[in-house]
Amino acid sequence: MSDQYTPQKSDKFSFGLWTVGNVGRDPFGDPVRPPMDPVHAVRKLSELGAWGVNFHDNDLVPFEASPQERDRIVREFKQALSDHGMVVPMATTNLFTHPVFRDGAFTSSDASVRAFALQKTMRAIDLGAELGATTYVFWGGREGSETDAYRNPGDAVKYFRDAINFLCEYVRSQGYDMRFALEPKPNEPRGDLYLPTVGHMLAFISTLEHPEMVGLNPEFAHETMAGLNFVHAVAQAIEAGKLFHIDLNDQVMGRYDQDFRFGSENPKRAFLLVRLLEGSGYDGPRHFDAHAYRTEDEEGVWAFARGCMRTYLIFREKARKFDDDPEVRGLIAELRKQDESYSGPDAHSGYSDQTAGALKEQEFDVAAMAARGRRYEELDQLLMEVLLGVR
Ligand SMILES: [Mn+2]
Repeated sequence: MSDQYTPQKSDKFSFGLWTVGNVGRDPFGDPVRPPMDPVHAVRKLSELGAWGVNFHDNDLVPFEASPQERDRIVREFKQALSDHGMVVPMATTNLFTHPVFRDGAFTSSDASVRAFALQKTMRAIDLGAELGATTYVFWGGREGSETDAYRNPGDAVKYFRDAINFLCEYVRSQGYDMRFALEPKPNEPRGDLYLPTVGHMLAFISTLEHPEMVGLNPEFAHETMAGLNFVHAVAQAIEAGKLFHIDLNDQVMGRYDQDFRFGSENPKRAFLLVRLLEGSGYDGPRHFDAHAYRTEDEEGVWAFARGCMRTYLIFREKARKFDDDPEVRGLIAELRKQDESYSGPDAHSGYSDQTAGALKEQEFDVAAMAARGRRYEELDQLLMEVLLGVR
């Protein structure tokens, strides 16, 4: 099927090797799908219209691989990228699967584990740079705790800062064209993870030695797990100039980490997210960090991947439709006219003693202001009708 919702390379859709390669293991059940050859994943994703593919170091090169094996795997992967016109926009490190990271990597209380995590990450950064990645993601899957009886969580933040500062200097010293994107998550696999939300990460970044090199990789499911509004999180990251990358998927609040197909659970919020992203000037990857249901075989994996991209493009078109709808435009214009009718002293023009004095004397018709409705019921119904396909 080829139509206006068929993805093009210019749409900048990317998938992690770990997403389409997810074997469907969960805490209660064994894998239901065989491991996927990265070269096969690259070919299939390219055929479906994806533009990029991302990986954790060990998605591509097994933890135990010898230097010779590493070089052979990387050579074959590079060839596949070139054969199928795919890029590697982002890379990351697996600092969570191996038992050595049972109590964290960068935030482990064990100094030897922290140093090993840095060594592993520097090697993975080299691998990412070799394959052209310009964004390096940090998701600290084990950076957290089940009990705070031993480690002070404040010390964990200090250890994490030391690691990010060190790695920023490493990237600078190597002359890599690479920025870091931090990915918050509230819990899973640890009972609680440190720096659990976009807001925590933004505050943390401002304490770094090179804050300009470090931004966010917010994930739909992660903010939703925390009961937060992902659109608000992304908007704040954009406003701060910190949206370096994004992980798209879906999730029901209060459940386990589901990583569902984009738009499959919260279509209205996904629509508002796409509208925000497309209107923001964000030109980075539209990356899907999700996987097929455990019910699926390989055919189901490709249906999942196609569905993520297709839903994004449907929302993009619906967002244009909503913004161009004459009734929507009329309603928004009326609201805006009312909102902008005040011309007295305010905060936007900046502080002066004169403005403050004038504002203290300003007369307001508070009763009339308080009586005005906002007409959001009408506007939101129009949004729903566009979304449901009856407009
Ligand atoms: Mn993610």
